[in-house]
Amino acid sequence: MVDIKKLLKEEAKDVDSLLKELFKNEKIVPALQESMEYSLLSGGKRVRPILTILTARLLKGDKRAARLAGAALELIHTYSLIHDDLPAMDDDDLRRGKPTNHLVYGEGMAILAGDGLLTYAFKILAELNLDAVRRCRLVKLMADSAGPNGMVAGQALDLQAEDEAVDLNRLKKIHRAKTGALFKAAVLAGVYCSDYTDEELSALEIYAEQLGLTFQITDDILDVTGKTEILGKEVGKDLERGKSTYPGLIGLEESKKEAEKSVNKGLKSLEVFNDEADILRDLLKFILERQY
Ligand code: GRG
Repeated sequence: MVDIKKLLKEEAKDVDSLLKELFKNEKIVPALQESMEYSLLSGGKRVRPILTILTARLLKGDKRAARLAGAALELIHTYSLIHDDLPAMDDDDLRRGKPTNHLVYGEGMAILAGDGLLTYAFKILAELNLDAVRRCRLVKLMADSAGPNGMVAGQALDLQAEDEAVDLNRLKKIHRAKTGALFKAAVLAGVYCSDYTDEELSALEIYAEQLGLTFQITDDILDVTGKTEILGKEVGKDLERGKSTYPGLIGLEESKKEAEKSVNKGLKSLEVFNDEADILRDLLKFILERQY
């Protein structure tokens, strides 16, 4: 039985060391680099890159490519957090336990830091030591998942839904795009750094969808029950902003049951794998039980 918390800590440390090296040989305007690294290196669970690495490990794929593709995803994720915290979006003061990027560097530089991280992610993917077809597949995957067919669409739907009555189906659609798309990309990036069968691909797609859903439901729950000092961001913001959430729509108990249902569906999808997939199983259970 793996100690999933210990494993996540070790893997996160490895991701951090890669992220610290990324811009070493670049000549980025110092103030811009400082702003980019302020958010990128300020902690974070690194769940998305870890998912890419663990998926590639399961399929015995290219480890170095998976580490770098995971890093690219973390850059995209960090950009989304910086922009999401801006006054024009959620207007948040605290992220990863520190003042948000725009409070430290100003709105203009925070927007540019996000832009810089997003575009640099695609450079990393273009330079991967994989054949051209795999690299293009990864670039398209990230563009689809992060852009107007994925995360940005989710954010747009979320903006439109503010202060509107939203039913569970509409909420699921928002979550699938806003949060789920990047989780799916994390798993698929690991698949694309490996050789795989159609059966493995479909199983991992379902796993990733259920993991994304579990993650977002627990995120909604933690906004009600979590602690700011553990989460590193303010709690109670969803309610304050009139955002639709799982607990808001179906209550805390039902939300927990929905999250458990997703975990069970995700675990079922992994039945095509032997015990080598136990780490992915444990990760899904960890996400259900997480406090941060
Ligand atoms: C272009 C202005 C502009 C904004 C776009 C696309 C976007 C901003 C925001 C994406 C939406 C978003 C932030 C979704 C929330 C996803 C989520 C649950 C984030 C928290 O992820 P964790 O818990 O964070 O993995 P850490 O800090 O651990 O990495």
